[in-house]
Order: sequence, then C-alpha cells, then structure tokens
Amino acid sequence: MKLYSSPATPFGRKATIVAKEHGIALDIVNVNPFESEELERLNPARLIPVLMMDDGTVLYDSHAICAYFDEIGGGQTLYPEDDRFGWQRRATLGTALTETSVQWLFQKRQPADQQSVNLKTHFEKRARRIAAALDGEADTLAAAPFRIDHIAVLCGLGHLEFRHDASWRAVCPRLTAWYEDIQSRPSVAETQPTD
Ligand SMILES: N[C@@H](CCC(=O)N[C@@H](CS)C(=O)NCC(=O)O)C(=O)O
Repeated sequence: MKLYSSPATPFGRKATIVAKEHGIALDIVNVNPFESEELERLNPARLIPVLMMDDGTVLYDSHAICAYFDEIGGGQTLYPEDDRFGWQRRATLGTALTETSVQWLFQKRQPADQQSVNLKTHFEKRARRIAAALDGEADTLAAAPFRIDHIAVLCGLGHLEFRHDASWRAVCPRLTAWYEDIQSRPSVAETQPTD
C-alpha cells in the first residue's frame, strides 16, 4: 500500500502512527500538495494524506485512512467502545488544533502585505483555548490506553511546536507532562515532523 504524505504533515503523521500501531507496512510517497499533479489525479481536493491500496482503490482523508487501518490491522483497536464519546470529543479537539495550526501557518506564509493580523490572532487564540481544554483532560489521556484521541492530540501539539512555538507548555502543565511522556513511544518517536 502507498501512502501519499510528507515529512511535515500532521494528518499524514496521524495515519502513519495508526499504521505503525497496527504493524501495517506502508510505502510512503512524499509529495508537495501544492505542486503534485499525481496527487491531484488521486484526490481532487489535492490534500494529503491519500492511501492507494494494492488493488488501486484510493482512500482519503486521514479519518477514513485511520479507520481503515484500524479495521485491517493486527493490533488492539484504537477506537474502543469504552468511553466512546469521551475519546471522540478529545479526538475532535486534537483535529481542530491541527487544522488551526495548519491554517495559522498558511496565513504566516502569505506575503507580508497580504497577511491578516486578525486571522493570525484568531488562530493563535483558538489554539490556546484548545490546548487549555486539553490540559483539563490530560489526566484522562495519561490513564487511558493509547487510542485515536491520543494520536490526534499529539499530532496537533507536534505541529504547533514544529511550526509556531511551545508557549502552550507554560500554561498547560498536565498536558505537557503527558506529551513529554508519550514521546518515547516508538510510533511517536519515529514520526517526528521534519522539513
Ligand atoms: N481533513 C484532511 C486535511 C488534510 C490537509 O489539510 N492536508 C494538508 C497538509 S497538512 C494539505 O494537503 N494541504 C495542502 C493545501 O491546503 O493545498 C485530513 O484529515 O486528511
């Protein structure tokens, strides 16, 4: 199976972590989503990640790919019945954090005279609110078995630190402790974002 991704994408990282947790071997194809015509043929939205199965079936986005890996994988499910609505809420927050961090980055990458101070502030404040809410759930994250909510949250925080800064740590001590602890897990350590 081929996963079209990039070393920096948090959504591709999420899919890769789920694959690793399930022992699924992937052929990772690194693409630039802003330039790749091959990606556009596979996914009209031209977003990564995209999965191409061995029979040519194409699957996107990261939510669908992660659910597929969980279904075919050999590990413990990352979508358990236990605390279903709790982990769904935290996974939603993790995804919202990731989307916010990515949109904030796009704003910062506009030419200086086209950047919106209002939008950048809007994204920064949203990221801070989400991190603060997750700090209130950090004890639950620390106590629970590794699941899709852990993966969504760590990918969001990882992108925030990689592309912006780590200032959230100063106001989120419990989330920081959980985040530091999770870094040694092999699927997390092996998927650190890079350019
Ligand atoms: N909802 C999608 C979001 C994917 C996404 O936003 N990917 C970014 C990379 S992190 C991308 O391909 N951006 C290219 C663009 O915006 O043109 C998912 O979960 O897979």
